Amino acid sequence: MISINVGQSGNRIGSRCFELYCLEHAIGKDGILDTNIQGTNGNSNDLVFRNFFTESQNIKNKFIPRALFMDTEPETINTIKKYDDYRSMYRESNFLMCKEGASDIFSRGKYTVGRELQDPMQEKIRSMVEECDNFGGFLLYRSICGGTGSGLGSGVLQHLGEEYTKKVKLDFNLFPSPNQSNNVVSPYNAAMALMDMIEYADFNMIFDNEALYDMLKKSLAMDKTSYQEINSLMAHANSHLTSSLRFPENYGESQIYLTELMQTGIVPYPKLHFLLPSYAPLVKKNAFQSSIPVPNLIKSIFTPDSLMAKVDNSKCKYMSSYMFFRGEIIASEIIKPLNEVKSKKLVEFVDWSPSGFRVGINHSPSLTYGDLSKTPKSLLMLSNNTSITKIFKKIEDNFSSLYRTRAFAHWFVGEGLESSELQECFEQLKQLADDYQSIHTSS
Ligand SMILES: Nc1nc2c(ncn2[C@@H]2O[C@H](COP(=O)(O)OP(=O)(O)O)[C@@H](O)[C@H]2O)c(=O)[nH]1
Ligand SMILES: [Mg+2]
Repeated sequence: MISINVGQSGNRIGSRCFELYCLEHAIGKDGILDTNIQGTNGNSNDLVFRNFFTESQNIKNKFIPRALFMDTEPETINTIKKYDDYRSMYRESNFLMCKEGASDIFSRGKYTVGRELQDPMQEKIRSMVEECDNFGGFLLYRSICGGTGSGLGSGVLQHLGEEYTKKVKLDFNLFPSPNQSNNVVSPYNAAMALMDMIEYADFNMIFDNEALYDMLKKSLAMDKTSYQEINSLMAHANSHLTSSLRFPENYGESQIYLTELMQTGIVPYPKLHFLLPSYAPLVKKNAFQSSIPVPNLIKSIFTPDSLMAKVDNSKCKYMSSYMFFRGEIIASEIIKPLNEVKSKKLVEFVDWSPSGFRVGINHSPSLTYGDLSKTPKSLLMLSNNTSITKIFKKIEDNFSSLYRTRAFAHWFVGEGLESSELQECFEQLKQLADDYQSIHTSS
């Protein structure tokens, strides 16, 4: 798997994900594997984590992330290169940047400024893919509020969609927060980015800072939260998602492999591939905790406090739901509480997908990372449900209030976008919201 981090948030989140991988696989800050550490496949022969790391040709037991870092301005990447604890683990040629910045404008990120990075990006991805033995796909990390994650990220996604059609493309996205201030043109950026997501991504995982901030504030009783803590929480979710591809098979029971998701029906209609993540439990580092029983864990994942995007999912319909458990859990413990969830109508599935839960269990528990403590059992749930309609409607409304007077449209059109594209984008966004809505009303 190749990770591609784009823009300020993308690069910061992506680097946190690799830090956590390192902790989980006993890889040091310099990328050297500690072969004395038992467990978490530190000394396993097959070293499954090589799905995410390539082995150095020159230094014994040194592993290099299969990760590309891209930005239209140098600041974030230079900070990672200079100050990140794990900076010496990365390969210098995996950092691609230019100087001008995208100034929060999608079309600068995709066209005028981002164009400079297109050839080096394509060449770099080609060589990274060649370096893989059995290449599975891509994970893209970015925010779609600013100009780089949305615009340059769209350029990357389009390339992956056109060039690597059969490979998985999973897009991790920070969406605009519904009730907190975003940059003024974020509705345009998000809507334009959505067009390429519909076309080229296999799955999108939707997060927003407001929901993540509230989760941390409430569960950990924190007054203030920084991006660093929010990014660590996202890294925990990402770690659950990818664990089946990093731990040997005997670490799991009925694993869910990302690369198989495409065939297993999480997405009944190709365009409706937007997934809402929920995560539990959140326990503060060093706080006392008793092990949470599996039924309670399952109950808590369906509460609004576990949702990583701010949306009301109380009256929605589910098309599918994927549960990534970690820790000492056996499959038989899960069946009864999940049946109860359905019989008590805690969730409602569409008529044509009455038993849409799929369960994966990985026996390696989550570790202490950021402000979050390790927990003996934890769970990430990815749901494809109709509550997402509200997220698209909100972007549509905000887009509409700008576009009615063509506010700021010239910023976008002046940077390589055809003026008809904004209108087309608006129509498609409405269509996407309508498509999800009709799933709700017709089943
Ligand atoms: N979670 C998180 N959000 C961030 C981080 N840095 C910036 N943001 C938010 O992400 C949005 C887009 O900003 P940024 O990533 O800087 O844009 P880009 O560089 O143009 O892609 C803004 O709303 C910021 O508040 C970060 O490290 N983590
Ligand atoms: Mg930026």
